[in-house]
Amino acid sequence: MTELAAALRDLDEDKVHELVDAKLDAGVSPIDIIQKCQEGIIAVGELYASGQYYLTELMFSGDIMQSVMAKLDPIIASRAAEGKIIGTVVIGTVRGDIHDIGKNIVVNLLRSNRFKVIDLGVDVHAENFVNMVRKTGAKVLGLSALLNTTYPEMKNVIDALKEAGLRERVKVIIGGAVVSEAVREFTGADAYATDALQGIEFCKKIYRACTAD
Ligand code: B12
Repeated sequence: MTELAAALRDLDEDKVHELVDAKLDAGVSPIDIIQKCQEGIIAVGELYASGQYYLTELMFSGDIMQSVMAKLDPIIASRAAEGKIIGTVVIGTVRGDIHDIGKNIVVNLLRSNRFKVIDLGVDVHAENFVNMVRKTGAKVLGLSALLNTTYPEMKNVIDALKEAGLRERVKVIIGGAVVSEAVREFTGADAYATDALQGIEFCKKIYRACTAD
C-alpha cells in the first residue's frame, strides 16, 4: 500500500493533504491521486466490515476523501477538453443508497471530457431516472451503487426503462465498489465499471458508435 493510501486508511487527514500537495507539486495526475485514495478508503471499508472501525470512522474517511476532491476538482475542471459537447449522460445513485463520492468523480470527469451530465443526486427513484432519460434523450444512463442491497434496485431501474419503452434507446452502465460481471448480468445492464475511467471510455464508445451510424 502506498503512503497516501495508508494515511487515508489511518484517517490521518493532515498527512493525506501533505502527500496530495506533494504529489500535485511533482506533477502527478489527479486520477492517479484518486486511485491511491480509493485504495486507502477500501481499506477503511474492510476495517469497518471486520469491526475494527465504526460508523464514525467510515464517515470521517468520507469527509477526508471529499476534502481531497475539493482540491482536485478544480484542477480536473481546469484541464477540461475544449470543443463541442459529445453527448448527454444521466447519472445518479440508486434508491436506498446515499454514497456519492465516486459518482461525483465520474460526473466531474465526464464534464471535463465534454459530456453534458444530468446528475440526479443520491437515493434516486427508478421513475426519476426514466423521466430524465425520456426528457433528455440521453444515450447513456449511469447508475451508481455501493451497497449490495441495491442490486435489485438497479434491476428495477432497468425494468422500468423497458416498461417505458426506452430500453432500446439508452445504454446503461452500473458503477461502484460492489458491481461485477455477475451483477451486470443480474441487473440487465450493458456494462459495469469499478473505476471512473472505464465509465468515461464506455460513454465515449457509445457516442462514437452513434455518430458513425
Ligand atoms: C465513505 C463511505 C461511507 C460514507 C459515504 C459518504 C458519501 N457522501 O458518499 C457514509 C458514512 C455516509 C457511509 C454510509 C454507509 N455505508 Co459506506 N462506505 C464508505 C466507504 C468507506 C468509501 C466509499 C467511497 O467514497 N469510496 C471512494 C470512491 C472514490 O470510490 P467508489 O465509490 O467506489 O467510486 C469509484 C468507482 O466505483 C466508480 N464509480 C462509482 N459510481 C459509479 C457510477 C458509474 C456510472 C460509473 C461508470 C463508475 C462509478 O468510479 C469511482 C472513481 O473511480 C466504503 C468502502 C468501499 N469499499 O467503497 C463503505 C461501504 C460502501 N459502506 C458500507 C456500508 C455497510 C454503509 C452503511 C450501511 C453503514 C451503516 N451501518 O449505516 C451506510 C449506508 C448508507 C446508505 N443508505 O447509503 C459497506 C457496503 C457493504 C456492501 N457490500 O453492501 C462498504 C463497502 C464498507 C464495508 N466494507 O463494509 N459510507
